[in-house]
Amino acid sequence: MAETDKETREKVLVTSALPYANGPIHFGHIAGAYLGADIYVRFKKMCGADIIYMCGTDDHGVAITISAEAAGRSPEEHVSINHALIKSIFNKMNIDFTNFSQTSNPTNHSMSQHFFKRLVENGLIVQKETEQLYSRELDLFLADRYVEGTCPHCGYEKARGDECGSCGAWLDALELIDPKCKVNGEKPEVRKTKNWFLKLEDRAEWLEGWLNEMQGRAELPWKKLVVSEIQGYLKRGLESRAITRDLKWGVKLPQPYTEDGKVLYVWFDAPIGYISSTIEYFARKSEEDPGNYSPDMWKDYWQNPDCKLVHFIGKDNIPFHAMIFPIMLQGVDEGYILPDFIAGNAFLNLEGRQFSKSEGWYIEPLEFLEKYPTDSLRYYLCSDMPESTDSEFQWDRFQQAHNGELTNIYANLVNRTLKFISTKLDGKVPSYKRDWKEEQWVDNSIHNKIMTAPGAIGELYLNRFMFRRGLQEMMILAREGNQYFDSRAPWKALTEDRAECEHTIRTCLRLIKTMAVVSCPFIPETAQRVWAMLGLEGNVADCKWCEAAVDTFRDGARLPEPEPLFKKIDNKQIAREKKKLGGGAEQPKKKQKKQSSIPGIKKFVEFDDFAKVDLRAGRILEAENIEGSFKMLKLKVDIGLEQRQIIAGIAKQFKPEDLKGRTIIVVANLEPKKLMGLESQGMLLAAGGKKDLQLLTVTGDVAPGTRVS
Ligand code: B3M
Ligand code: ZN
Repeated sequence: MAETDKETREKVLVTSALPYANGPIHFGHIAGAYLGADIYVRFKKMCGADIIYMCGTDDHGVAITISAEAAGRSPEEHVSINHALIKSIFNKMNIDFTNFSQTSNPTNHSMSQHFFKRLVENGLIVQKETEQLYSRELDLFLADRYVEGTCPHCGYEKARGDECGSCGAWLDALELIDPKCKVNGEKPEVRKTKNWFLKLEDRAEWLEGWLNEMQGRAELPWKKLVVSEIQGYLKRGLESRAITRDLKWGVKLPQPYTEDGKVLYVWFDAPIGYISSTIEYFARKSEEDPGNYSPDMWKDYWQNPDCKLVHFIGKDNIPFHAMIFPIMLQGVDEGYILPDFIAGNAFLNLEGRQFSKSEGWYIEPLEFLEKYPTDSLRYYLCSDMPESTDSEFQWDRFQQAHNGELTNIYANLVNRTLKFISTKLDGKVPSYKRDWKEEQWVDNSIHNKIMTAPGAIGELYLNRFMFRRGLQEMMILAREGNQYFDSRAPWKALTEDRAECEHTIRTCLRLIKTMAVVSCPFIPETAQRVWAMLGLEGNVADCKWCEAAVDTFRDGARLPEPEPLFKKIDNKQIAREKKKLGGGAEQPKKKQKKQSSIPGIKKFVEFDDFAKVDLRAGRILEAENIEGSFKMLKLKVDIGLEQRQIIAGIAKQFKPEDLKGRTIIVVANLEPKKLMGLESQGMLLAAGGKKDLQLLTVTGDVAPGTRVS
């Protein structure tokens, strides 16, 4: 791209909320904060914008240290495992970040420390002594949400330290009657501690003015969901917020503020992660390609008043993006731009309830994407995106979107047109009627629709963050195409009026090409497959949006053999999926009858206790009989990190030679025990009795040492 060109291109900086690195993300996150952003970025690129899309994992905070401990890992190890897991889900979803970083990276530590220092210098951060609940056992000042007790207003016994779940009162953990630590049930004590506070109240007036301006502007007023929440805060009056915590894991305070060993509150360094991710990206690019990049280029976005910053977030993150982070950006006074738009979304639930992994009310994204096309999920989630109110994932709706819309309408038009060409028109691009001129398109209803669709979808909807409407318009074009095909009956015209027949099919080709281009941001893989089946070269994503409707076919060019785009999903499959929710996996009929012989459920254990058990996939390297024992076998098992000797009571059910090479599940942190005079360094998991004992194993290829959770 020539330099001059670059200067006139619209500059846009897009971010999506940084997911916490303490577990996988689910469809709710994807529909809330990532899919819309990805669609937007793909669309803007096709319009020629100079746009970058920054994200990464949010690695700090108490919640992460607690879940790391429960998983028996250090926080570093925990976040790096989850970072990789989350990244793999995004990859599979084709969510295409320019850079996906981590807030625990050194760049983010130093940037956050810099922000802290500047804000102290500018009088926006001050130190204060306060009282806080402290757990002796955990050696930790407890975050409000880790404390539970009786609400002083309504007497509800399980009120949380920050808010009462029964009467909704905003609480300070110190007000709770009989407070208990939620982690270990301990009664916390009140201790004095010094923390640093961000003085939001000092910027209240500025915030109000800025917000009014953004809400009132004609071209793109902010969403009500976003504005009304901040107006609520302003009405109640802004207060200073503590931005330091007594923790070991996090960004340490910079010199000369290090004496108390505090770290920054996770929400302080997390949004700075957007900036650090950008810095990191340009640092890397300038090493790879110094001719075209320099390390300072991040400033062309973050500190360039002509660049537009857009945040995609879920509604629970609104105060941080529309109030706290802007106050920080403005407060450091280094020329940072403020968000031009905040695409705050409501929540996506699952079949009427919130996603909950622990209750099994959950769909594992990677497992889902093994079975169903990524684009079907993208299509469906976009069609039900919670743009202004909560929406939900429903299996039936997913099936309908895939079968009834993508397959029956979109793919059908592609298929019937290309099949017709292949079987009836010698596989060659047909011609328009000789007397037909493209300039006459205004009089020509279907061509009129083709020409106006890209503008309507792009300008009216995608540029205004109305992704559902954009998708609907794209499908309207597909429907028009099918209706046109039906009404023109080219199969009849084939013998009666060949020129008419060819004209119809050529018009369909033009429509399909346009549809491929405008569907590309939503369903990029499918759009590319259609593009290739149309015999068009390169990537559909490289086609300029404004050229979407241009007919680039050559009369008589040979087209590739078409292939069906999708397979339908049958009802039985959907029924099975629904049954699985809530842990209700289908039971084989036989077993249901014998229910009385199934032993009763043992007493509940706390999740944290369960999580202490370290289960790993292991590969059996060797297996042999033990002299003098009919029951026991000696196994050598590779658990990734090391090899273990396991003595297992499975000799009656398994021959040693049948075991070699099998992947099993091993309890890896069981205290070693002597059995038959040999040390057993772990235990394998099996189900069943003497006759029908089966080893627990995993389907598919899992490397030894992989954690089972
Ligand atoms: N990790 C909260 C969340 O996932 C938080 C977002 C940070 S964005 C800077 O809901
Ligand atoms: Zn209450």
